Amino acid sequence: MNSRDRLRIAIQKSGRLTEPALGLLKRCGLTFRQSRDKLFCFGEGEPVDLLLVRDDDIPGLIAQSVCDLGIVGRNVLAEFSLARAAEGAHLREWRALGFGRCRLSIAVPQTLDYCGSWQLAGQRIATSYPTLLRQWLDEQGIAVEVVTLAGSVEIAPRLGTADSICDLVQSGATLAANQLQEVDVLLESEAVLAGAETPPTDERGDMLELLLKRLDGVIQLRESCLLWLQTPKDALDAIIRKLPDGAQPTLFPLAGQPDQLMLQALCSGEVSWRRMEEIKRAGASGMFVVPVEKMLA
Ligand code: PRT
Ligand code: ZN
Repeated sequence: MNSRDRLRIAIQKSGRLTEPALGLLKRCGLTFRQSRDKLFCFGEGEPVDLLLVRDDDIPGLIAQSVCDLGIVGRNVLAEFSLARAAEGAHLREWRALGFGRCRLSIAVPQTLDYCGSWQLAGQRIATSYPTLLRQWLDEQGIAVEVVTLAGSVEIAPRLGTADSICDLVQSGATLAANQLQEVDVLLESEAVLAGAETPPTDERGDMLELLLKRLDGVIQLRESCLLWLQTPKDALDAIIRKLPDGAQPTLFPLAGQPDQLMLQALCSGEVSWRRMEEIKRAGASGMFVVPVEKMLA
């Protein structure tokens, strides 16, 4: 057992996940003093440090207990977990973080009139995710030659080194630029907080618990807002019916106006102009929507 008393989180050193991961940790109240080589950042307030590495190294660092946690794409975590399952490297997705969204998909030439995965039989498919692809092909019962490439997968069909590809897709622009079409989705991905299957039993476990609570607050309020309005008592039912689904209203009396109430509702998601206009038509006045800064359930 590792005897560190500070929690260590691995994040991507430089890439798509770096800024959003740092931003998220900051909103959880974690601040870091950056070391000169920028590989290790010492946590200033809480006993939590950062290791800045290539995203592909993150699951391995957790499996070796060099780090306790990591912020990494589900695609990278899933490929690692599947490839290393036999060795007992069990990692856990503690939380989905809502950024870095993409999907791991099969893409075939646009010229192919695609009707189903059986058409891939006998093809060469290029990918950086050979284990996830193999699993999917086995589920489909198709025999295919998997060509493993470290990068630039999307140009393999044009170079003649593969017929189709299995790669990450976000907007689809890269596929279109390479005359490919997305035909099957193997995995919906986003950045996740990954860690060992069982949390550390020492102080780091307590810190993990605290971090998860703060993360839940941050994730929940990222999509939350507070709606305030004034309503005549006799319009209250109609107004409550117009509130967004799941809104939790609280009522306050208004001094000197016995037939009026003040309503406050925590809403998950945006409150649209259209919705506000409907609520106003139901009788509300003095309506405003404010963002939520911090939340602790
Ligand atoms: O240096 P290091 O190894 O750390 O970085 P990297 O180059 O391997 O990773 P990076 O920064 O490109 O991606 C990190 C993670 O971001 C991935 O593991 C995914 O979880 C997530 N992510 C989200 C993406 C994309 N969206 C994405 N669009 N990762 C890669 N892409 C690439 C994709 O491979 C393809 O080439 O972007 C292209 C497709 O994008 P669209 O918008 O044209 O469809
Ligand atoms: Zn990488």
